Amino acid sequence: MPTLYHSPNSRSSTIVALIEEMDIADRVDIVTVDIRRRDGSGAPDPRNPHPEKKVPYLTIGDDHVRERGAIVTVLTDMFADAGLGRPVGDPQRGAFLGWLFYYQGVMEPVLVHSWAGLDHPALRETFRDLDAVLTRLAEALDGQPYLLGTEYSAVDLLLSSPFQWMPDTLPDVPVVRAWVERCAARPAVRSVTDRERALL
Ligand SMILES: N[C@@H](CCC(=O)N[C@@H](CS)C(=O)NCC(=O)O)C(=O)O
Repeated sequence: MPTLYHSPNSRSSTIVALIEEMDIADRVDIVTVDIRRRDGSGAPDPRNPHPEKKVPYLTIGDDHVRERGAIVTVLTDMFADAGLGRPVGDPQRGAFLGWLFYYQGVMEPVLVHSWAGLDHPALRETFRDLDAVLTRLAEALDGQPYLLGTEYSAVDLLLSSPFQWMPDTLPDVPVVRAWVERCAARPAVRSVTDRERALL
């Protein structure tokens, strides 16, 4: 059985919401671990096999998976019947992977640069900027409720997650706002968010 290493109110909460959304909570072990937090609380947990003691981390026997995009791919492939992914052979497999890699390789770095107030020609050349990210999202959502069309998928869960955890960063782009609100209203996302916020 796969094991997810998780710490409440962190990036691994997205994967817990995915597991609930896919209704596979009885097929994945969730181990809660401590992490070092930005406010100085917490500490690396020796029980966490992640090489940097980060979360999320997924183990399946000897196979170890880091990075949310990769974990989303592995879980949605493994439990394809749950319908949140686009398995090999699906006509949207490429678009599905493209959004997950865009999130990891571009969108999250851009959000972090923006929150940190960092700007540099090399960063702009490589990643573009927050406006470009929001334009990409708005273009994709023009005329459809979710990034891959009419159906909610794991890419909506992952790409909307940073705006849900930091609502004051929610951009003033109506189509993107409406999508973030739609994704936040998913029962699995709401239940994980409410449960974990209660622990704060
Ligand atoms: N790019 C990774 C980021 C993982 C990450 O930075 N997780 C944070 C929690 S939000 C963490 O574990 N921090 C603990 C530390 O830095 O020691 C992913 O998306 O999976």
